[in-house]
Amino acid sequence: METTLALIKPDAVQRNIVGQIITMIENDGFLIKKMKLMKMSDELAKKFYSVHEGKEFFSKLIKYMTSSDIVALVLVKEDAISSYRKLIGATDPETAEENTIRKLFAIDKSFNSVHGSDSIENAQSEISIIFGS
Ligand code: IDP
Ligand code: MG
Repeated sequence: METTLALIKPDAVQRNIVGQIITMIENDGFLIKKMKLMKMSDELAKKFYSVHEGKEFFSKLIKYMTSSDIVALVLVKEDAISSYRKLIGATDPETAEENTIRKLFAIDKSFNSVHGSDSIENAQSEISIIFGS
C-alpha cells in the first residue's frame, strides 16, 4: 500500500464541491487516513511549493493557495501516487482527460481545484509539511 497527499484547493472549498470531490476519491478506492480543514499561511504555502519558486506564476500561486481554507487529506491505496494523479488529471483542465476531477471541476490551469503528490519522496515531504511527522 502507498500513501499520497491530496489537497482540495481554495476554489473548490469556496464553490462547495468538497463533498463531490471526496466522493470521487472514495469511489476510486482510496482510504482516507487523515483529513483536515486548514488555512495555509504564506510561509507554509511557500515551503510547500518551493520547487516552483522563481517561476512567473509563483506569487499568483501563493496568493491563491492562501486565499481561503483548503482541505488536506492523506490517502492510502495500491499505487496511490500515480492512481491519484490519474484521478485528478492534467494540470490544465483543457488537456485533462474526461471524468477526471480537474476536467469536471477546475476553473483553469491556475485555479485547478486539487493537488496530488507526484513521487514517493514528495508525498512523504508534503505529508510532513502539512500534518507534521
Ligand atoms: P500539478 O499541480 O499538476 O502538480 P505543477 O506544475 O506542480 O502542477 O504546478 C503547481 C500548481 O501551480 C498547479 O496545480 C497550478 O495551481 C499552478 N500552476 C502551474 N502551472 C501554472 C501556469 O502555467 N500558470 C498558472 N498557474 C500554474
Ligand atoms: Mg506538482
